[in-house]
Amino acid sequence: MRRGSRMEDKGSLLIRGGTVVTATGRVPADVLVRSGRIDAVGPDLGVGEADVDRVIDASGCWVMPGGIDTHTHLAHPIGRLGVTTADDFYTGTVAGAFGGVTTIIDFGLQEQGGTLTDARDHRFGVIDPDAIIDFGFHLIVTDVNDGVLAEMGDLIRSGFPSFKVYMTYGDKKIGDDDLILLLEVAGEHGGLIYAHCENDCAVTHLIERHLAEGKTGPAYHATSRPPEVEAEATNRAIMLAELAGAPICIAHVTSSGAARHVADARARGVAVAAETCPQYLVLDSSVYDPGAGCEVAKFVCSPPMREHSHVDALWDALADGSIQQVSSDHAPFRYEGQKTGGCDNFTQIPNGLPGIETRLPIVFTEGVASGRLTPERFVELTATAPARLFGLTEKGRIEPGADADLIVVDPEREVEITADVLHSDVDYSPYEGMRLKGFPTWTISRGDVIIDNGVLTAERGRGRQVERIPIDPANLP
Ligand code: DUC
Ligand code: ZN
Ligand code: ZN
Repeated sequence: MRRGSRMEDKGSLLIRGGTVVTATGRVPADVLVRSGRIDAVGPDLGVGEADVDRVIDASGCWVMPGGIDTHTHLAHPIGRLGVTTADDFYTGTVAGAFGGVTTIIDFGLQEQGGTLTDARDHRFGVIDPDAIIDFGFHLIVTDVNDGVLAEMGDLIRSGFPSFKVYMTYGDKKIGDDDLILLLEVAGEHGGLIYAHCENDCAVTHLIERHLAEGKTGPAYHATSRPPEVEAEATNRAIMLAELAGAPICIAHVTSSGAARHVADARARGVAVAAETCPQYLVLDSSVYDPGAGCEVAKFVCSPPMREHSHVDALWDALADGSIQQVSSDHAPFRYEGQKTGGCDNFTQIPNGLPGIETRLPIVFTEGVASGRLTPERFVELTATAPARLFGLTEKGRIEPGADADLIVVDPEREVEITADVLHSDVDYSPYEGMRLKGFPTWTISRGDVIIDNGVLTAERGRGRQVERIPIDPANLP
């Protein structure tokens, strides 16, 4: 397997005249890139145009670490229905690059009866030929047995330290008995369990009750998965992690109850981290209007969007540090032909929203431009913390020696969102009509300018698997 970023002669690049924004501060400075890595950062590097292969004039712009999206589902059969998402690793990573993402961590799914090592090898073969940005993947454990527990240590030490588990979703679900075992083994070897938390018994019961009462339209998806279902499972996962003495990351927190469980656990010293996603920060349960008919299917994801008080609670949790990262949970399905399969029965709607390209702009616009977050916190939430949480040593910072994964953003440039201006292989955007700032003018991956003033210049398959190290629970963001 090709892996990591190696020193190679890729020329030099000077990004001149911008404001460098990192998780710890912002300063007017130039950035010199050589051989794919950051060589120097400072106000006067003494480097002229003749000394480098290319100069980018970043006047008036912010130069920030490329976004790291640790939760994408590309070319992936999702959930109980097993419908495959609409983006492959080419269209999905192109969309990411246009949205300022330079690294993704996607998923490799263990088949029932199969090994995690097979899942890893198979998935690498799918991603590597297509990805235009760097990638890793979490292994999704669906079938816990002695063989799986025995292979985890080697996987963790060889660059696969994180394991996704679903506490619901048909045959992909694992029970508490298996979750405890996974936590214990992960904790022993430097692994991290990344958990989708919803109470499966309650979800199953509520779905059955809705269907029996004739409540079958797309809008009932939301009431079949209320916030209590998420808060209960979140608390249970955290308590089991505490019991096992292992770190845990809670995927896509959507509700004030779940966020409170995370904050309380962190306050008592549990090694728990959490993410939320843009859809939960700018959309609320008003998208599930029964009067909107099948259009509601465009917003069906799990967990669903919540009442507005939860949206405010999530912004507070991002600002006060009790949620540490924002990822997209990019799970794109076309409306026509995929989402519309469930117009008359919400259980037949594939769950998920497109979002890899709009993640940074949404957090930038609604977070930074609206004054809820500092620019430094934006960088922390979208790049630096994800790198630290998932063991990416070369990414997420602007320092000599780090991979030159950078975005150059004009903070005033605004784009009106339609499906047509975005690059995912889907026929709608949940954010149609929103005006968003924060799209990069230039996206740079290991020193290669891959979005050049709005034009895609990357070759299919140039992305590489990232180096990842075991997780130190004491070092969670
Ligand atoms: N939830 C979704 O809505 N889609 C992807 C997987 C998930 O957990
Ligand atoms: Zn999930
Ligand atoms: Zn997901």
